[in-house]
Amino acid sequence: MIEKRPSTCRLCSAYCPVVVTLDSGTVVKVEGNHDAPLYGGFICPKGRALPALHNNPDRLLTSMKRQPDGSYTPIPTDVAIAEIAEKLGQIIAEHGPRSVAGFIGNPSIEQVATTPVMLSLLRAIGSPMFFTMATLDQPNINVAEALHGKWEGGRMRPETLDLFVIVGGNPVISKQYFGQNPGIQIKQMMKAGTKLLVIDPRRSETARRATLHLQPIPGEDATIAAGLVHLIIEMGAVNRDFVEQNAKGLAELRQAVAPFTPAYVAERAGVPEEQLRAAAQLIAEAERCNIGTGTGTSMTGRGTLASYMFNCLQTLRGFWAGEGDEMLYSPVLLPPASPRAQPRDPIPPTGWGEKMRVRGLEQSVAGLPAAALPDEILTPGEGRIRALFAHAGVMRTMPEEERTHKAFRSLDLMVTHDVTMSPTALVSDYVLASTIAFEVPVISFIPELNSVLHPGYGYPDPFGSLQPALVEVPKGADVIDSWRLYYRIARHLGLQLRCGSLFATDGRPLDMENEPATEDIYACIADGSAVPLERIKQYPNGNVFEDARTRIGAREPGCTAQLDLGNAEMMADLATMAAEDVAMRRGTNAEYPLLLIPKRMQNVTNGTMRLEADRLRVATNPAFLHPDDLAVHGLAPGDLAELRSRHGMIEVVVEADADLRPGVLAIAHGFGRAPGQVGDTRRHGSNVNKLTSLTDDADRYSGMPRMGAIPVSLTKLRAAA
Ligand SMILES: Nc1nc2c(c(=O)[nH]1)N[C@H]1C(S)=C(S)[C@@H](COP(=O)(O)OP(=O)(O)OC[C@H]3O[C@@H](n4cnc5c(=O)[nH]c(N)nc54)[C@H](O)[C@@H]3O)O[C@H]1N2
Ligand SMILES: Nc1nc2c(c(=O)[nH]1)N[C@H]1C(S)=C(S)[C@@H](COP(=O)(O)OP(=O)(O)OC[C@H]3O[C@@H](n4cnc5c(=O)[nH]c(N)nc54)[C@H](O)[C@@H]3O)O[C@H]1N2
Ligand code: SF4
Ligand SMILES: [Mo]
Repeated sequence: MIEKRPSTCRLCSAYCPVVVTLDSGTVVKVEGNHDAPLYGGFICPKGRALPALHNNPDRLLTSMKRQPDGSYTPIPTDVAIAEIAEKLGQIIAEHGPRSVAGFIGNPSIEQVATTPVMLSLLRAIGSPMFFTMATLDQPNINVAEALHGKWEGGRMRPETLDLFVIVGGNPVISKQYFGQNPGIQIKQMMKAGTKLLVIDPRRSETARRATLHLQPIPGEDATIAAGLVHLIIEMGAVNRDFVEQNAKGLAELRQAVAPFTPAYVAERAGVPEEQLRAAAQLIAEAERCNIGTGTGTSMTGRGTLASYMFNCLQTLRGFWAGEGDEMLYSPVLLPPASPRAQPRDPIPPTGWGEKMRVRGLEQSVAGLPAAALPDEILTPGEGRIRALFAHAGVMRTMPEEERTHKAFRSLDLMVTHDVTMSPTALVSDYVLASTIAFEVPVISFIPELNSVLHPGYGYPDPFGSLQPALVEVPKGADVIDSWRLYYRIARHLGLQLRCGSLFATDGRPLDMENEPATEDIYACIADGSAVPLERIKQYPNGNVFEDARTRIGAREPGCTAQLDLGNAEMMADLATMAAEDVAMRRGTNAEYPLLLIPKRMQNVTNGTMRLEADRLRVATNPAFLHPDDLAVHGLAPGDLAELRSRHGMIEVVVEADADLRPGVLAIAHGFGRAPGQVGDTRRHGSNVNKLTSLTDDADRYSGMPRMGAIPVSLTKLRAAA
């Protein structure tokens, strides 16, 4: 029997509405959903390939237990959970709750109930050791907001803008800043007169559409931001009224950016001075604008300073949503909000919880520093982490693969969930086979939650949806929605779990007698939501709830809060930057002539969608270079080469990309096999995190190391077959 049912793709945070064709319960086709609002029927090739993911012959259908010789044998899921719970009980009894840690990464986009239930278990145990990928992604955004202060009204809505500035991001591919059909969103915005300024060393898919594209040397975003601030002040383009009412520190800022003259910045960042001035002119002329930074900025060093300076630029121009404006991300599943057109004072960026035993790191506004995790495991002594629950592709996505691997293998207990025997599964003691895509009910929570954490996510109109699971798990499969692991462990250990809105500590108690349904966990997440779940459920394609549109209120008469333009640490960083030896800082030389930068590819999301022989045909992560650079290295597209950094070496397939700035090598992460596994570069790609270090140039607040603008060398190995 053929039927078509609405659902949502969860392979990335864009959460595109889809229509799934089922043939007697098997997923045979996935298309965009034209009956769903906001997205205009958009779907990307990964969404269309979901049937292949569902029907993947390599799918993990039973849980696995690692044997002493490193091999894996199937184990019934309930037996695995009982064994894990017993081991965990022993570890806690012997070493205390801090020896147990959880780690949440991107798979939580698909398994939305995992985070609240894992967190609830850690709280019930008494462990503060909850890590997420956020501190290896864009923690600079949260830290910069803490240092600068937050504008309660948030950012201006895209359709009202004269100018959108994208720095170190590529929304056309990543969907960050334009989550619903980015191509159309950007096209419509520009048709209505909005200009687009893109700053990227690559003429990216987004840069191609830009009114103006600056193509700088990687790692200079903070320099460019300082230069733009310098110019805006010099041009007399500061919004005096806004700054007088809402900000302090202008004098300090003016002084700190004095060295960042257009000539200095242009020379240092490798952009023509006229282009830098033209960019400042666009910003000075705009009445309404939004400046968004992406992973290019966060990974390539000085991300915090760059984001802080771009926030200062927004404040200098008064680019924040004003009284009467509609809020950019009105709550639907989150509790109602009543933001006002006023600032909130800066808050301390760190000091929010557990201190690490390594490198003086501690919980920041972006969470516990994930880059400290391997050393927290490896460093002996009281409180050492001995058990780790990971819902992420950490073996490929954490910096410094070798050290990360050593740490994971020295745990007493490592548990992960997976849908294949991925590299992360292959270093774990237990691998819990989990449900996938349309086997899991879906709620529009992730984009909304992300809107609280990052300005590039969320539904610009108050959209909500809740859709049931569409298919049964395959016959004979022993797989679970991954949150059940944590629930069942709690039951084994006699612990009461609680779950609530935004993962509240005082959420409501879960029924520990009768195991809840996944929808019950979603209901907890939606506790106190702006739009009741009962209403949301009534719309199979999702709905925009007009009555949930929230307007920004007037400033409170007694408001004395001020945004800070002159944070002392940021001003000191500007001074350091102005005084440093640029070549030393950059680290390129005759031995390491190229700068490696991160990029996202259309047909994969980090480490997901790696199917043998699937029609997306992404097997490897090529190293892209400008054709002139290929020629200099005696390389032709398709050749194999050795790519070396000061921290490690990988084999790569090289490809030409004339859109890259010469001297830059762009490569995606999330590839390669598990340590020790034999790999074929052309079939499996290589792990870029063999080239990174957990401690290289780490951010003092989040501990995030440099994961881009890495000096590398390239040597030819073999010509293309
Ligand atoms: N060098 C370098 N490192 C990076 C980055 C970079 O740019 N450069 N980017 C960083 C960033 S921003 C991020 S967010 C992280 C991402 O890193 P992670 O958060 O680790 O995310 P993924 O690689 O997407 O995780 C995918 C893995 O999850 C497994 N998986 C487990 N459970 C499920 C499930 O229920 N469903 C599905 N479909 N898969 C499951 C899949 O097998 C796959 O191996 O990487 C970070 N690391
Ligand atoms: N198709 C697809 N979509 C994804 C993902 C994916 O893997 N695939 N991953 C998801 C995740 S986890 C995240 S965090 C988001 C990230 O979303 P984005 O931050 O938009 O990520 P990218 O698309 O890699 O864009 C980063 C851009 O920064 C540029 N860049 C590199 N170095 C520098 C630099 O020093 N300065 C400047 N100005 N630019 C630089 C790169 O050339 C690239 O075009 O995307 C999400 N969406
Ligand atoms: S993978 Fe593609 S179809 Fe799926 S949510 Fe992301 S952009 Fe949408
Ligand atoms: Mo990310």
